[in-house]
Amino acid sequence: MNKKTILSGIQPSGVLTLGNYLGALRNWVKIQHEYDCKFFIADLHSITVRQDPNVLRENTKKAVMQYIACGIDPHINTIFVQSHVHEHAELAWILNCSTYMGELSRMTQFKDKSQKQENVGVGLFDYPVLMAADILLYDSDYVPVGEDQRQHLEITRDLARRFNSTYKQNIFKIPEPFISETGARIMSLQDPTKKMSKSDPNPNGYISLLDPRDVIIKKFKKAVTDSENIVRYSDEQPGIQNLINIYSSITGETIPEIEKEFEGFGYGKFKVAVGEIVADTLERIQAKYNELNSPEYDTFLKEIYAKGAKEAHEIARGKLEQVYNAVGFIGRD
Ligand code: AQP
Repeated sequence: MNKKTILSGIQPSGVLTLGNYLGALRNWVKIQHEYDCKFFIADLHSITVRQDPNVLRENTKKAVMQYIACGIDPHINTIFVQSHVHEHAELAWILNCSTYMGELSRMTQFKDKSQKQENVGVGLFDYPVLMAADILLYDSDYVPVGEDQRQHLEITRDLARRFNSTYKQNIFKIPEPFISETGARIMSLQDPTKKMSKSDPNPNGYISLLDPRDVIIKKFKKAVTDSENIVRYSDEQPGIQNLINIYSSITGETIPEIEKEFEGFGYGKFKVAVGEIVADTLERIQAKYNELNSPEYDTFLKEIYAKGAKEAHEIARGKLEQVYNAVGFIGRD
């Protein structure tokens, strides 16, 4: 039986975070046997915000190792680096030509991220079109999306329909959102009204997957909370709410169970308990990561992403040929 295709990626704009793990990677691990999964490192996307080239190189390699360390099996999934498959950029160009300025101007991610920069690059504005190209190249059936990416999937669907209708051919499959049962949105430890982000200039705001235990505990101890000192899940206490979400997401315990367990404990003890459970989880990932992060695995890792690029390229090339043909480009031979 043909498996449905799922495509997803993470930008190497920093070392991956607890947010990336609980919101994406952990769910990918759960679905990897059931679907034909393509997991990529979104390096083209990451340069929509300025990156130091050496750091980007390092973070891209680290991301491959982190995918595997988190449990993504490179033998059953396609793992590749986005820039290794040039069709992503090429299809983005074609789609650009039928995307309206108005629809991109409405994207909330663009509005948020552009506010943080002095000079806003066209790439940041165009981010959703590149994302549409990523998805449409592989006839993806499903795309795991958090709330923040919903708008981008919607525009992908619009662009696919528009292209199919303009050229009167069913070239692109219309992708659906993939809703996972556990899609926790992890918030910054320093500002619980904002998403935990790896590019946060304040490292206390995020837990990196590679943070050592003592750093993790310290960051949780410093987590911004209110002065209620009662472990209770309420919208008025976003800091504690975030910590409860993290604890629940890892242990599988329900919110009432957690509230009961930590009744009378106060925030200090609860913060350490969350830190410990996170450190325990990341310890296993870090052990695997450290094993991979040694010269003897160098060739193995290169083979993984070379194989991934080859597999992805085979599919992407076929789709781009159909697109070029539809728009009226002539072939070289
Ligand atoms: N805080 C989070 N909580 C839950 N899920 C998260 N994801 C990211 N942060 C959280 C999920 O990870 C996948 C890819 O993320 P990404 O790194 O490519 O882009 P992003 O969402 O913009 O993440 P960052 O860390 O905030 O990146 P920067 O700092 O570069 O902007 C997605 O599935 C996302 O939902």
